Amino acid sequence: MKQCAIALGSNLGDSLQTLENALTSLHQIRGIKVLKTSSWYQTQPVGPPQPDYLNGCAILEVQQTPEELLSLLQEVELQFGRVRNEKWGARTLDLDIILYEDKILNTPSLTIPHPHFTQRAFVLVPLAEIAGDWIEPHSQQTIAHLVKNVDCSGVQINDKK
Ligand code: A4P
Ligand code: MG
Repeated sequence: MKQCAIALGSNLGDSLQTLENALTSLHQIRGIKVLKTSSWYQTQPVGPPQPDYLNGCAILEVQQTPEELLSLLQEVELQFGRVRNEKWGARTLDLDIILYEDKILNTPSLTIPHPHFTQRAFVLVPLAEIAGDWIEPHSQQTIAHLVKNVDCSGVQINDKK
């Protein structure tokens, strides 16, 4: 079994329900165990103007290779209605592989660690909550250390139920 960290995001539809249901769906897949989940955070959009996101992270234990995991995550995205590419990139569900063990991978379909995540508070804040000791393989820094270097002012713990 391998450990990996995924990021979940949504800024279209009932985001909280979508994210919770996506975790349940992942847990039901053979070979995937959801070990830890972060809180959900309301986050200001990075990039072009679009609605605020709800973001979070989870630690999974998986039997799948990174490529197999990516295609399963894409199936779950589709299951939750990620059918249209809305203007400005708003999406019902985005599932990204952030870390997979201490692997570095660069193929046309898959970059691990996920590009730019070390500059993104909307990933680092939830990830630090559940995996502060995980070492990012390029920088050899822990997530707890990396989160201190980014502006976290646009990332607020979600108070909606
Ligand atoms: N891909 C390559 N590496 C990976 C990986 N590690 N995990 C490829 C997942 N996918 C990976 O993804 C496009 C392609 O990336 C996939 O086909 C896969 O082969 P996508 O999900 O279809 O498109 P995307 O998510 O729009 O692209 P991308 O580049 O992942 O977008 P970003 O850069 O992640 O930005 N602001 C806030 N506050 N919160 C957010 O969650 N998200 C984005 C999306 C922008 N701003 C945001 C947020
Ligand atoms: Mg994505």
